[in-house]
Amino acid sequence: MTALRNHERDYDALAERLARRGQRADTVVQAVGRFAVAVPSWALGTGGTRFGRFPGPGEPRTLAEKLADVAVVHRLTGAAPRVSLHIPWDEPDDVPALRALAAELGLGFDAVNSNTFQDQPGQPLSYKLGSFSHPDAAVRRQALEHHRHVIEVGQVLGADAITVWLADGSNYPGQMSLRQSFDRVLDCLRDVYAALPAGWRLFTEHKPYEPAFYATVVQDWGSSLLLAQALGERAQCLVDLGHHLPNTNIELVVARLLGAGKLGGFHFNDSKYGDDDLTAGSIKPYGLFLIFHELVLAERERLAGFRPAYMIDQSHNIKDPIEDLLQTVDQLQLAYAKAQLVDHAALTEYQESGDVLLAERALKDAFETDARPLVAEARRRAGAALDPVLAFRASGYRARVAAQRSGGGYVPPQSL
Ligand code: LRH
Ligand code: MN
Repeated sequence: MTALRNHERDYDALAERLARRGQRADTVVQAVGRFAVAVPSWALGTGGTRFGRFPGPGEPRTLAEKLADVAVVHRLTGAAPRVSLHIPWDEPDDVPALRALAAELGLGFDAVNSNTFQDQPGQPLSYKLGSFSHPDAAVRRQALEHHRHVIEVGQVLGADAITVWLADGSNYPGQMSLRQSFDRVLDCLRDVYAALPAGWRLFTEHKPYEPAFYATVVQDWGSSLLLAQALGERAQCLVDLGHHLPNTNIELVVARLLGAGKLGGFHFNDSKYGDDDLTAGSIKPYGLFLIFHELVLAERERLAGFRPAYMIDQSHNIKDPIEDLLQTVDQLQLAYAKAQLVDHAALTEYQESGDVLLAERALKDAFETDARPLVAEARRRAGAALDPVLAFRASGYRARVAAQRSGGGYVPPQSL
């Protein structure tokens, strides 16, 4: 029995079951077909930790090769049409040429990311003690110049947002003024905000710790929200799922930011302990579902200003980076499909009538529905793969690029 025949039988069986629940499989398939997520330019090579990195075969050596790999992820999932670039990690030599190459590959660019958490060779002033929170105004100016440059590059690429994650913070009590550092960051972000081209957004990304291990200036969603509210309507908060202390109710954070009209976007990943940057849905799939439940509620309510930028931010330390991204996109499509399967009318009724158990079950019934045939069908209709990871393995792409990228020479982007 072919994979397609099996899929058709699984899909028909599920559609019949959903119909008995008064739900239309086709409606969910269409919604999944509209879902898209951006791939980070920094996650196409093998990631590592301070203890080591185990590079795999056929690592991309150039931005062009990274785009070729993203094109494979998009080709097989139908849902990864954009790249989120990190500068200067992936500073393009020729920005217009990169935009043209991306367009050729059917790709565009999502939010660009600044980097004032490392010193670059030849950089006049160090960010060791911070960037926008640094006591030395010259360091703050240097960081501002960098952000202006990142925006310029992003504008040429056709991006429409900048994500600002600041490593700024302290390791010891007393090292940094907890309020003055925040005020300086806000002050500098006002200049970044003023430099935003028309139609652009600024995303502030919070993180509780690392590299700072006592206080991080933008430590939590509250700090990020204070900044976004002070800056203006085009400033919103980006939620990196790994940037929450253990047991944080992240779907509640998402609901609060949605309620404030300040949910700008996501860095999807998963974690067990810290900012582990593991595959989305690999550790807390129910948590991911509950986040998508809040997003589907906002979509259904046509919440004002609801235009979240969905992006991945992971470090692929032991899985093949492309396979990990394929699995990630699949997990996100699956969480979104399950969130579409919630019987919202029943849920509201049980919430309003105080039927705690049936209200919980309204979510569990959706989460415990095997929605994989709906996601596979959405991919089939998009001309993508029923099972992206198996299709990737069958394509021999990794072996092919491993052979071609082992030599020093430049190899034009490979198709699947
Ligand atoms: C910080 C972070 C941020 C990126 C970096 C690669 O931990 O999540 O979004 O700049 O990872
Ligand atoms: Mn992130």
